[in-house]
Amino acid sequence: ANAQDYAYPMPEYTPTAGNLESRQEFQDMKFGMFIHWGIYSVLGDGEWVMYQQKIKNDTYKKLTKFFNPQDFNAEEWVQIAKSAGMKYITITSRHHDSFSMFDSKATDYDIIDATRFDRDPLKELAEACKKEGIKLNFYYSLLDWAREDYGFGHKIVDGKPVDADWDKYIAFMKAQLTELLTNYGEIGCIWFDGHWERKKADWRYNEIYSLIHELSPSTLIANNHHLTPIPGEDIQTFERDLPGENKGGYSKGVKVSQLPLESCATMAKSWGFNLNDKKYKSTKQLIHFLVNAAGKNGNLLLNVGPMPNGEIQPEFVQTLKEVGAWTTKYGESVYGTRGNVIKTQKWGTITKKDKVLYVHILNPTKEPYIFIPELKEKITSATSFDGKTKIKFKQLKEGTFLYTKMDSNDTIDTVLKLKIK
Ligand code: FHN
Repeated sequence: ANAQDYAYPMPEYTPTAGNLESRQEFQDMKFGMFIHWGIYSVLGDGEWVMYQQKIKNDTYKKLTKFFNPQDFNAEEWVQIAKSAGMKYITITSRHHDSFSMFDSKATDYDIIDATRFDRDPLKELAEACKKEGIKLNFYYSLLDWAREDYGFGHKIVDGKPVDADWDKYIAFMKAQLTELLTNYGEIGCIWFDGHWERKKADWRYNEIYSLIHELSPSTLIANNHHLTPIPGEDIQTFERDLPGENKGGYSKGVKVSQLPLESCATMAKSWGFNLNDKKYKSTKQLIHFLVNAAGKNGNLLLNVGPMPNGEIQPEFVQTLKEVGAWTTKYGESVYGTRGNVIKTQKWGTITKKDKVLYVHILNPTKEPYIFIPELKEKITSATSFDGKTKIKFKQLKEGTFLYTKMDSNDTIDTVLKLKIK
């Protein structure tokens, strides 16, 4: 896309060498932890509780008095992520409810000024991440349900909400982004969300993205606007979805771009902590999501919504441990790989790294073989994942037959290795 496709000025953007390097690193990491945490967790009804229960701002603000997460331990969170095989963490610095989960000078409605907690969780997380070699990213909401300058629900005329102060709101966001990019060490990505609420507004991305690129050229920009990427962005996001599938209902008509891709998903239904949300996805479903994302050349950003006491709920911790057992064993077939070797098949998918194709049989076939279509690469050998068992194959022009016994003990993913020329 170019500037004239947009109603408002867009940044001229040529990614720096450092930025391009960050993109590769991002793609290599493949698996991250999404964290939705805010004062809403006190009510245990998800992060949209303010909107869904029509709670007035003055009432909602009282939640700050009940938010005192004494059991929060950044090191523990990082360990949970790390042992699941996650390489980065993306946490909500401020969600739609307007509450800032970090020490911000741009507002009093933040964790330091408005709660008795008196600790900056993002600072503690930044330190723990740095220590453990985990990249830290910040989610940042463009949409704001509470601030007067945003004017939630107001009509948009000439790119601005009427009876609100759009200039002030943009300046506020810029001040906060500056804080987030200067007070927490190196940040991997700023992950915007909420654009979709105000499609006709002039979000002044030319200013916002340029500010980020100036302050921290290697920091990547993602914007979960459910559109084809706009200039200045480095990552294309897919909510509750794999690239190109539109199963989550958000990505209708959205083209998959050449940018690094990232799918985000929940472990149950809700993003923020939800007491009654027991629709837990199984370990197998989550691993399949990760592998299928990798097969489509994307990352998986898997969400947890910590409880108001600061802990991640035990059901999630258990599942993540099981996911970790898999990534410890088979991580080689995911990290650092690239996808789009073949279209996803009924039986599964393929990932690629250097001279190896990893065949992931997620759904074993009835036949004693699988058929791989359209392979460009010439196969020189086929083996089991550990390399100990040779596998017969026949590579024809129209595709390859791989005669394999699909391991019935490994009901999650039978991973095979094809060496290529
Ligand atoms: O409304 C938000 C929602 O609360 C959550 O943050 C997700 C994460 O992708 N994004 C929004 C919906 O698009």
